[in-house]
Amino acid sequence: MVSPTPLQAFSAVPKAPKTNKQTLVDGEKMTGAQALIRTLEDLGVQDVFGIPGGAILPVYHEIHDDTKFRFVLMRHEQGAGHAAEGYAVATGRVGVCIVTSGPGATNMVTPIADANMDSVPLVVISGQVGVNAIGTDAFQEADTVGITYPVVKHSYLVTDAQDIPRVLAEAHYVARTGRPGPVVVDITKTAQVDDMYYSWPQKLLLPGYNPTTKPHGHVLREAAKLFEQSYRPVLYVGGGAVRSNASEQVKELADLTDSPIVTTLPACGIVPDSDPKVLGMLGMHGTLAATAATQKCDLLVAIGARFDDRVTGKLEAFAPAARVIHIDIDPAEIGKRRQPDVPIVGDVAEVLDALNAEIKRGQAIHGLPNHESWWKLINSWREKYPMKYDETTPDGTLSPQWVVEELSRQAAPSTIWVSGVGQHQMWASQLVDFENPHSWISSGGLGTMGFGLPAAIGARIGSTRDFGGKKPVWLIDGDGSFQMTSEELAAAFIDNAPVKIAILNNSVYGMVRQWQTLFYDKHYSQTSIQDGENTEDIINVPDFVKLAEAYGCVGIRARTQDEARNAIKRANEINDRPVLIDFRVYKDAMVWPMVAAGQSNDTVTYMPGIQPLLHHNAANPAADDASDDTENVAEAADIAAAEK
Ligand SMILES: Cc1ncc(C[n+]2csc(CCOP(=O)(O)OP(=O)(O)O)c2C)c(N)n1
Ligand SMILES: [Mg+2]
Repeated sequence: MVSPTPLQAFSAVPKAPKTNKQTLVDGEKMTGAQALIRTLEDLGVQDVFGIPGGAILPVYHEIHDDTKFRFVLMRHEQGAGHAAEGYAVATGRVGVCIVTSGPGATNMVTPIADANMDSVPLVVISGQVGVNAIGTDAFQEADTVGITYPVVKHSYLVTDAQDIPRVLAEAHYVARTGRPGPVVVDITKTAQVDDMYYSWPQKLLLPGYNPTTKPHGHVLREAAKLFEQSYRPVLYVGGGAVRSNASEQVKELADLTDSPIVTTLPACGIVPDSDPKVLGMLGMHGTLAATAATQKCDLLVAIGARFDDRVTGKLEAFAPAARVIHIDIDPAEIGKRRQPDVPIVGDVAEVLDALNAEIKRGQAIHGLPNHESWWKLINSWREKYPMKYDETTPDGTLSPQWVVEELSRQAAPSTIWVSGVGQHQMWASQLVDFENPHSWISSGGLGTMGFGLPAAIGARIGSTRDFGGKKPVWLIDGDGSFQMTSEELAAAFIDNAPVKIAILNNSVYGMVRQWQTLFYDKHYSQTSIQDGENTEDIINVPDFVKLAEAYGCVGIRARTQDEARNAIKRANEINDRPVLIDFRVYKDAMVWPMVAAGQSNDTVTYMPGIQPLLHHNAANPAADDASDDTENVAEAADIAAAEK
């Protein structure tokens, strides 16, 4: 027999005691494949995404009409993975996929890496060639555990049918507990066809895996003390707070301590945007007020956030005067990018429950520091530098930002929003009115184009499962991103996931083009995709309306504001099939504010030529007219007042 590769051997499960002695008394005799299905049922899994193939066929053979979970057949494994992610984020459940060996598994690498970056709980079950064929370059053999090893939370190679229920139970537990993440379970065909004895529940063998959820008392007291001593606090809230369902606790902390909330991309909506404490997203494309408040704060409370470079800009210049409290369930995040003054390891919701109680005790004695001048400064930023864009465009096409705002205006408050990656994603995060947690699903850490449509399908399946379909799903996608997984329109139609799709069709890879405009001399190398040209001889490759119709969906094109309003209204009324609107938008619209990659957040450009946090417009002296200077000097005085 050929030995497993070193990585496979390394990541194989610990050997369970041999099971020869087991009798029917110990469990019900069945094949590994039957055990796999039974285990998923016993775990309460209700929806599974995937595509079959040779090395996983014994498992698919056991999926029947009376199987207790619903199987959603996607058209590409990447689609299955992102669908499972969208499902997981929308419902809080574990997303489960079943795919075949070799190309089936390698197609899953992107969603696995995506889920790892954004801490999304997934269990990815892949078929593997028979145990004796491992290492022989057998047909559709790939070292799945090895390939995915750097981007998983944990992985298993299962060679013994008897291990299947325990390993799947462990995988499900590991995926959803602690810092959630993807777990790969690669199962040899041998293990699928061999007999085993099934019993439930299973005893988990996870020595050393004990995520800390409860915080220590002394760090809570230190954190509470920092709040007592600070005059310019900011709560910097990330995806970890969403995963921990900590909306109420975050809001309570903000109210108790009179602190503004700034969020990362995944945390949009953790507290409703309508709450006056919410300043919006910070960082590269954050609101001016959120980025400015973070730069000028004296206490930065990172809550399930990881000081990502898109948030911090130049790390050494990030929130330079702040003392830092860092709350995270993953101890590896503490001090990874910024050394905190008070590190708190634990589940965000549990930590905040305890911290809020501690703060209340302290406030009963010491009261609350006066934040009046801090809020005055923040509000002046909000008033002077709101989100702004031109509603009309030089070529008469739609303004993409206006389309996003119109979508938001007409949407049901319960809507789940999903996006692709690019400018449209940033406009969605800036301009959609998020009023509910778990209502924004976007690829943050990996920035995966093609995430949108399958994630929206997964979210819609989740909405049907947990909310009776009452949460509609709107996907705001780019014309480039959409084309990376557009085949999933078939799954959306056939598997009854009536998503609503808004393509902001600017005919270009807009975000890359924006960088070419700003940093690469307007040399537009390979960013024109010509799928929405507004010339006499329209190119339209592909024609998104016809593409939607080819898949049984409704397709609508909108070029004017009236057409757009009507198209959105119609889409909101259609619930029996997917609807796609091809909005023709301006290709040179830009996302503002912006911090150039690697620069200090102090250089944030609100609009071209306006850099409110620099006392002088050093980056663009030409734009530094007298009125700007006066503004900047006045601003500096405000900041100095708040800093006192
Ligand atoms: C899989 C993948 N390939 C390439 C990129 C690099 N990239 C980032 S944004 C972008 C353009 C996105 O274009 P589109 O979806 O049309 O969105 P827009 O920016 O035009 O709104 C590209 C190519 C990426 N993020 N993901
Ligand atoms: Mg585009």
